[in-house]
Amino acid sequence: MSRLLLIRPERSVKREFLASMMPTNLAILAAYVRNHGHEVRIWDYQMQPYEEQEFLTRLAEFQPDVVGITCYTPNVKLGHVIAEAVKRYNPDIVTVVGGPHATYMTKEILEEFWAYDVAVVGEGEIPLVRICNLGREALREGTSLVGCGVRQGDQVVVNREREIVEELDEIGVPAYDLMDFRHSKRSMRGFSSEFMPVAELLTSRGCPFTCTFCAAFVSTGRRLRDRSPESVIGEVKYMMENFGIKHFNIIDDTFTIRKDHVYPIAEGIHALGGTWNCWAHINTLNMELLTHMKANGCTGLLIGVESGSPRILKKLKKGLTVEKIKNGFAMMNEVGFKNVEANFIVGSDPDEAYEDVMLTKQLIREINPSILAVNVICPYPGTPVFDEMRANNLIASYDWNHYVTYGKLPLWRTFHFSPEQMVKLQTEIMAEFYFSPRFIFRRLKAMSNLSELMYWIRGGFVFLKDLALVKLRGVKKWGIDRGAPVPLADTQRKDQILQAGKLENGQYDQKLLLREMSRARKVTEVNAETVCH
Ligand code: B12
Ligand code: SF4
Repeated sequence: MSRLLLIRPERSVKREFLASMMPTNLAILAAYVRNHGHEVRIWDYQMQPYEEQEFLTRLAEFQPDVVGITCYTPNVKLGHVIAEAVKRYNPDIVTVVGGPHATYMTKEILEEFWAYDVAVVGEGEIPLVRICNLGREALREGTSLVGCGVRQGDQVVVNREREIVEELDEIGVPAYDLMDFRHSKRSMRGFSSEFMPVAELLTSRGCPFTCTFCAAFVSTGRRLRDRSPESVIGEVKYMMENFGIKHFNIIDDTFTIRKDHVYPIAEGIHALGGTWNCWAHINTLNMELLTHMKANGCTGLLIGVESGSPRILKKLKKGLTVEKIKNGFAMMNEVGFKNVEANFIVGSDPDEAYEDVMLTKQLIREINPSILAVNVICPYPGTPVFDEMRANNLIASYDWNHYVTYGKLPLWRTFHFSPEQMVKLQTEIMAEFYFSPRFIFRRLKAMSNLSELMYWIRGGFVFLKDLALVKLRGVKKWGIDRGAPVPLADTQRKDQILQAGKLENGQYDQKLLLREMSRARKVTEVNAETVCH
């Protein structure tokens, strides 16, 4: 038996109104590994701050054999800070990194970050059990780890063969009992655990859609795999009885694809007295489904709209048209959900021009969502957008801390927009929406208690602060560092920068690089300049 410690590192951006959810993936991994006879703990540094001294004290008490760290692209560096502390404490402990970044950049992550011993490709249940079965022996030279990248001497060796749990019901209820709910101040837009005890619920894996900017397929693939409704409802009951959960945030990539999956789950949650919300693709919705959802406790949907421009929608390969979007929102508004969140992306396609963004603004006014999220494009490794931006020399740095869609200045540009322009457009679109009397009136009308009101007021103040900084002091002084230009472990980008003369004696000329990044390129930029500077 091994002792496994699972960790979620801090986020690189913290904002009151950003969703903050449970580390469902770690709870799932923990349940599976524990069922295979190992002792597991979960430490979540998104719900409590990471302090090295405190961490080392806890580490000395638990004495793990394996430490597994879950990372998205923007927190691989923060995860590595923890892995370094583990290695300094005891180099024999096996450090394992998993998640979409480790899956796609398996070789690079091990080359870039010395303190990660193993990087897992894709779903981690089976590889992690294998590593725990070996314990500290997993580090022995020549040990073969299927579905993992490992170091052998000076080399990184990657085995990309994936072994997955086909029958998701086998995993059982995620090990939420290992998490400290006292620290949980979870929220999603429109909800906070303070006024509604909320938990995440994952009922399937995989997304068959092929949106060019999305990295969802990287870890869990495009093939849909469902849990049975019985297994899902068993979990719902367990969460309600043991943790007093009342609302479930269904985090499947798109829950509404098959109604024979949705109906029994919706009815089951409703019968137990719970409510829920989910993420959905417009093309999977119809009036019958929406009416059933509403009648069975669904309070809201989160929809990825991305753009209001027909030209850009086509390029995104999401299967959406402006017509379908308008119809979808008309249906949802008619059924009358409390929260219908529309998500958009500024720069979703590198060729998006100012006119396209204006069409997005117009569409937002027309569809009238109850919550709006506008992101800035972030080129996540593994996506077609990443490949296109890299090939066109639009990415200036691989300082992963900055690979977020809100709250930091991008280290990349698109053909038409500089980083500053994207952030400015993002902020302006959100400001127009959130400070409109229509939004304020609608929100106040839907308010169910004082805590909910406080949640919105607090979020509003944080956003107002961001807005003021952008408006008054300019994006460059947005209280954020720009991040240092960092080459990708592969040499392609490094060579391009070298050729462009931006690297001298191994040092980057940061000013030159950033000036290059911010340079306007195309004619449509003239319009954007008027708005953005
Ligand atoms: C729910 C969700 C969220 C939730 C948080 C979920 C959570 N528990 O923390 C919210 C809404 C808060 C969120 C926020 C963000 N998210 Co998000 N999110 C998702 C979503 C839809 C589902 C994640 C999930 O639970 N999947 C199901 C589980 C089973 O799969 P998994 O997480 O990949 O885990 C498996 C494997 O990766 C692996 N694994 C994972 N960790 C580890 C660790 C070890 C040790 C091992 C061995 C294996 C392993 O094994 C797991 C089980 O099989 C995914 C899309 C997707 N389908 O993955 C995007 C996704 C993961 N998010 C993404 C991003 C970028 C973000 C943000 C950074 C966006 C931003 N604001 O800038 C933020 C910040 C997140 C943060 N916490 O710091 C990207 C990640 C891309 C990337 N390369 O990093 C995704 C893929 C979507 C996308 N845009 O393409 N997210
Ligand atoms: S954006 Fe949504 S629908 Fe498109 S591929 Fe990603 S998860 Fe699937």
